[in-house]
Amino acid sequence: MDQFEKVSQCSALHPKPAGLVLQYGTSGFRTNAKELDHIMFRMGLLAALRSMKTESTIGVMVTASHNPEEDNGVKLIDPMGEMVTPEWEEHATRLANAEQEALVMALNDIIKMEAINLSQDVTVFIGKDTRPSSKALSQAVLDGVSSLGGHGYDYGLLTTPQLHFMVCCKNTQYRYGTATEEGYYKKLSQAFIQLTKHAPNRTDDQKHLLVDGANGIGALKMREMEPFLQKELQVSLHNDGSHGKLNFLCGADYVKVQQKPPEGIALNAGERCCSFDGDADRIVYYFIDSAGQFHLLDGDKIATLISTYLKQLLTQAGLDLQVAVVQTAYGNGSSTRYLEETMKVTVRCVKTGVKHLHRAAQEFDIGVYFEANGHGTVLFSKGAEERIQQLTVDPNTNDEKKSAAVLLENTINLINQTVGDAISDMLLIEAVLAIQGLTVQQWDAIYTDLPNRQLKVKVADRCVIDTTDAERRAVSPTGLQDAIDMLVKKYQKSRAFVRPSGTEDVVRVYAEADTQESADALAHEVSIAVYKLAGGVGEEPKQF
Ligand code: G16
Repeated sequence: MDQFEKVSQCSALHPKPAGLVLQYGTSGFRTNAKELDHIMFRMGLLAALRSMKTESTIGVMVTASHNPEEDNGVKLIDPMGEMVTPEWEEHATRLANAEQEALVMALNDIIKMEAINLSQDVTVFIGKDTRPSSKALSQAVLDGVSSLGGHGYDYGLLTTPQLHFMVCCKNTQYRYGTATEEGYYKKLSQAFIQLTKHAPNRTDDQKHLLVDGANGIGALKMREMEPFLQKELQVSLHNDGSHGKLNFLCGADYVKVQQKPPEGIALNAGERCCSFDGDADRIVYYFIDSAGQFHLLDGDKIATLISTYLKQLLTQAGLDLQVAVVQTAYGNGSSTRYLEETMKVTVRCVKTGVKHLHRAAQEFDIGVYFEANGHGTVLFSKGAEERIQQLTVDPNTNDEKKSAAVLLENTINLINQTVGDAISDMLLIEAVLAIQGLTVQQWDAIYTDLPNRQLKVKVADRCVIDTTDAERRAVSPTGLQDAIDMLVKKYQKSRAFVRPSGTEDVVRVYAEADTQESADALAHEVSIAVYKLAGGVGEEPKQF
């Protein structure tokens, strides 16, 4: 039997519902798990082709991250741990939507277009989150890989960033680290322990952190990592999956959008707390003050903390390296102003989706990228890493410079540069706060967020909304942007935009203004404009 006959036979076990069309979204395919079996088989095929093309190991993560438990999805990971290229997203869409009888033809088209040598070895690493549907769906990925004669390695339960890390380790012949979970825990915890040596005399309070695991994979992996941290970080884990539902009234997305603490944690005033999302690639921090007021430290505050720390170390080390921060339209206006005007760092705004931020961050010596929702990391160019490393061994470097260079080196080792990583980001934030002697309140006070509100609007077809200028302006449907412009003018320090979500079947609305009342009112009015001009369905949007 030739390879294509085998693909044809196996695909009949993972049939595509006729007429079903799914779009490659912000980070892959994502919808109700019941619609995904054929997608997973086909992404197994695609990962096998990508492995042949790149002569490298490819990753496939079965997860729907922040979405509700009944959804699922797939994230494809390229050789260096980054997301796949736009060309391969197109291949993914073509393969996903080919009707059953046209699948082999679609496969052949990709093989020809990419000049793929089918005799090349195939290695695909597969991971999954804790959703009940993930087990069968990752088996479908394995079936896809093996029907093209490839080797699929099922690593079972992993956070998304762990799989990115392992793929990168494998393809760099372990220069980036050891391609195992233990390798991940050891690399990060050793770097964390080294860094916190620069902050002696940390009190128990400073070492203690409340973590909301979103009832997902991050909670399980945090438990596994704890012994490696040698009590340098003492975590009280909540929403650990032992009883609650994944992402339900908890997790980073809930906390960020609702701007309140998750269920399942009793917060004492002033206590530092953080929330992961469902696959542990996002993190937000928060605390309640003595007046009971909730304070959120989101991706923007994280980017500010980290870039300030890095700039200080670079100055101390005497290194002239450019630090830039990459944000999306959701970046709070106060954060952008602070970064540009006070910190004097270059700020770049790109479309939502970690793939866009990652690519933009690669253009700088040091690119700090964070979405406001807490998804982000830091990228160091090869040249930057080499210059830092040289300083640590140069006998002519003075003690102050050397010490800064060593701190930078340990910081690099603590960061998962392949993708946003809640665990790695959490350890980095904890280390920076400790080294700089900052409390969470002092970190929060660096600048004050403009009040903001995010809403979702249901429309018949969210593709009717098209945007430009990094999603800050809508070009269709006609009249929508004019309506938004008019509404924005009614409020002080205001800004609003709308965009179709690439992970949920909704249109997202964002508004900020000088007061929470104004931000809420603006978001509501813009939601109504979307509902009326973009084909809203169901009830008219209500104010938050
Ligand atoms: C994914 C992406 C993020 C994006 C988020 C929401 O996160 O990786 O970059 O911000 O979806 O996207 P959208 O607004 O298009 O629905 P996750 O954590 O859900 O994988």
